[in-house]
Amino acid sequence: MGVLNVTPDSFFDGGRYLAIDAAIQRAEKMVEEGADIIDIGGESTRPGARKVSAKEEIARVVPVIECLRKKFDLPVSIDTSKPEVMRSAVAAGATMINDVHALQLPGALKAAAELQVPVCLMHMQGEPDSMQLDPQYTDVVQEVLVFLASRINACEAAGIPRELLIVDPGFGFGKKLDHNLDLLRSLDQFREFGLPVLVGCSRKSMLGQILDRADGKVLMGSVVLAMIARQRGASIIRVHDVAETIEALTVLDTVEKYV
Ligand code: 7PM
Repeated sequence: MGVLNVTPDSFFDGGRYLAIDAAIQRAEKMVEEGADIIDIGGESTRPGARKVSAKEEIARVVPVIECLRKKFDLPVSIDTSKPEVMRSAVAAGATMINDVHALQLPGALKAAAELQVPVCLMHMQGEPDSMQLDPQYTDVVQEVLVFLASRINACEAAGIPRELLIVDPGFGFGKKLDHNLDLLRSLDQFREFGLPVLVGCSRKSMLGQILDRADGKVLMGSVVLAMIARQRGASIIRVHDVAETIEALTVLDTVEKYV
């Protein structure tokens, strides 16, 4: 899964048209590099990022989704927590919902139940603005598993078939380095739901912490985390660096006969 941000406030200083154009070019490159899914997000979850209205989020992502669906026969995931954005994105051709709030915002469960597309349920402790200040767990693996189990139940009760669900421990979302490492070491346990596991570690601050560097140059580290996640059962790996990750995954999958 290739990450595609359409967020002028964090990545572009030009206007919306420039952002949309640049996003489409980046998406084309990721498709050429072999991405199987493009994950489009119109609201930055970056701490301190400006909150975006549903209207603005829709204005950013819908043109990109429409354009990509015209050009490529490829699943497009909409990275949003807002029900209005889910509806508009799926109407424009998005085939999957990626929600870092695991459908907990008002109306999100109902929207996803109506849309009947696959949904990724991610765990987060707290909210993006403050989640990294002082995350606390007694047993991070157990607590994340219990949360995901309860969201799976909520989805099924709302009429979303279990077969449409994907689970994600939410690396870096209200987690210190040790929490992230515990989750990665225990990733096998997340397969016990019998659902696909999605992992996103690409360029996350846990790499800067492990490597003790602040320059953000963590490509090799990101690829290694992707390999570890794959070996521990992740089905979908969310990354920024598609070509490099696929090169490594192809070697791993061939040796391990995953493919
Ligand atoms: C600031 C904080 C900027 C976090 C960007 C991020 C995931 C996701 C993101 C993930 C799923 C990033 C994240 N991460 N969706 N969206 N799983 N399902 O580093 O791990 O890309 S945004």
